[in-house]
This record gives sequence, C-alpha cells and structure tokens, in this order.
Amino acid sequence: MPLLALYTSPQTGVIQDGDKFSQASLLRLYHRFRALDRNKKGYLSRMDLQQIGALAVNPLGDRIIDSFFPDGSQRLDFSGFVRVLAHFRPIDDDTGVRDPKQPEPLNSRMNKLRFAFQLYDLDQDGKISRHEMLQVLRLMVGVQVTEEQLESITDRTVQEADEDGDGAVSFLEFTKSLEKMDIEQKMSIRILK
Ligand SMILES: [Ca+2]
Ligand SMILES: [Ca+2]
Repeated sequence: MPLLALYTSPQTGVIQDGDKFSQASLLRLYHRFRALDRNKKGYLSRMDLQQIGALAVNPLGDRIIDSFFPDGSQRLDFSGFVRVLAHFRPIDDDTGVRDPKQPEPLNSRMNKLRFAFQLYDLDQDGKISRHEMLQVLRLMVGVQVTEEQLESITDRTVQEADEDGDGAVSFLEFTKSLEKMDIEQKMSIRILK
C-alpha cells in the first residue's frame, strides 16, 4: 500500500499539512485500520469500529461512529478514517505561530468544538434543539435517572447555554458554555495503543 502516495496525493485532498500525522503515526494508523478490518474487506464497517475500546465505553460512541460515515455511506476507507481521527489527535505543545493561509488544523480547539457540536446537532440545522439535547443526554446519563429527571436536566442544560432565549443552543452558545471545559483533553481519544 503506497502510504506516501496517499499522504501526498492531491486527489484524496483529505490529509492536509495542518493535519500532520507524522509518517510513523500514519503507518501505525494503517496497521490499526487493517487490524480493525476483520474480513480484509479493504474498508471498515460500523461493526469494525465498534471494536475500538475507547468508542465502546464512550456514551457518544455511536454518534462518533456515525461521523465516520457521512451521507449514509456504509464503508469507511483509510483516508476517511484518518480524517475523522485527526479531530481526536491531541493538540501538540509546539503550536507556535501558524501560517494564516494554511487551513486550521483539524485538532484545533475550534474544530474539536465543531466536531462535538455536530454530535449533538442531529438534524444538522446549526442549532441544538431541546429534543436533540435530550437524546444526547439520555445516552450520557445512562439508566440511573428517571425520564422526569432527564427532562429537567435537559431544560436546565439548554437554559444555561441559551443566551438569546430561542430555546435552542447555537454553535456560539455552545462554545461559550464549554469555555471553561478542557475540551482538548476530553476530545483526545486514544485510538492508537
Ligand atoms: Ca438541530
Ligand atoms: Ca439560543
């Protein structure tokens, strides 16, 4: 498999400079990809991804898996795999000065927030409605709360974030309410062992 070709190919267009997985990481990702591909199909299915421990225990694991399969596709090739994983790459310390002409790296705080936001925004209309918040919170809180408690947690969560009072959480409101949260840490999932 010509990894270098994939890495540099203008056709794939997915692995940009800003997403710098090192050559060594890329090779490890490729081995991981091959290992997850149980029947050697050449692509990954949802079931293949469900084997990733970090996703299996993550309450949003299913939603994260969805994000690997945009537009209802059922097959994930290696370049798509790398692209989604780039969001979860821990942010390096050596951020330094970024060339403003270069695209923002996928693992930047803003991109991690965007990625998290779309896990909530199920219908992708740019807002998290109360109903969408409820669905995500249901996944996160598990079975130990009653439906009534869940409803009130949802109301409180939406109210706290909803600054303009339209009853939904916009991306801006979402970023503000997560301002103090260590999103870098929370969104860095260890896929590689
Ligand atoms: Ca929505
Ligand atoms: Ca709002």
